Amino acid sequence: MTVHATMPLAFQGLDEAQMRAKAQEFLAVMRRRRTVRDYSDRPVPREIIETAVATAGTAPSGANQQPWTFVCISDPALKRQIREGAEEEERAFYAGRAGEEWLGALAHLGTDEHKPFLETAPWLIAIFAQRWGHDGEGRKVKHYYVPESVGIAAGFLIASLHQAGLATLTHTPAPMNFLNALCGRPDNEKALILLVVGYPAEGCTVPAIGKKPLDEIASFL
Ligand code: IYR
Repeated sequence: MTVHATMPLAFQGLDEAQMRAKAQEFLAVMRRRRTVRDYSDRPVPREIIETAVATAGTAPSGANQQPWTFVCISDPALKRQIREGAEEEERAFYAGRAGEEWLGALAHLGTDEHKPFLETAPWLIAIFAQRWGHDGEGRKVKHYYVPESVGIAAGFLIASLHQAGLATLTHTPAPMNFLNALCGRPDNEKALILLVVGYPAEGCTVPAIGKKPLDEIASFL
């Protein structure tokens, strides 16, 4: 039998009134989050990014394998290369590779192949999924529920940055293989999201869209 060590749970219980208040407060905070595509070049301290990534690292993951790598980029030359790589893919995407149906679904967002924010924003966080890992002897180790795990961690990251007063964009140039070379990541890692982080530009606007109400996204049985 395998031995698994345990330790006491540090659980912070709340009474019902506190619970209700905390849940409502968090909802109000999260309702203010918007995806931002127009950034100021105002710098963001590295420490804030480190804290947010550490928060992402608290996410649950398949077999606790934590199959993620967060590459945090502030170097202007590298940001420029990433912009060039992304815009090359996006030109093909918007010129037809996406197909009419996909372009139709996106039309209300007003996006196109120009991605100046990849240079303007102070930080880019390339989120990589480790499709498999390696043991001490360099043998392949299977990873479980990788997209689910990395998706949850990305959600924690976005929530952390938002409540710290920063804006983000979950950018997904497709395909993203160009990021492996630029970020020096090995073949077992696949970029899932290029998260843009910073302050909104002065006078920034966002699409006039909203979120579905509770009764459209949930059922209670
Ligand atoms: N990756 C492209 C296209 C795009 C796709 C979806 I789905 C979006 O919600 C938004 C954009 C781009 O970033 O422009």
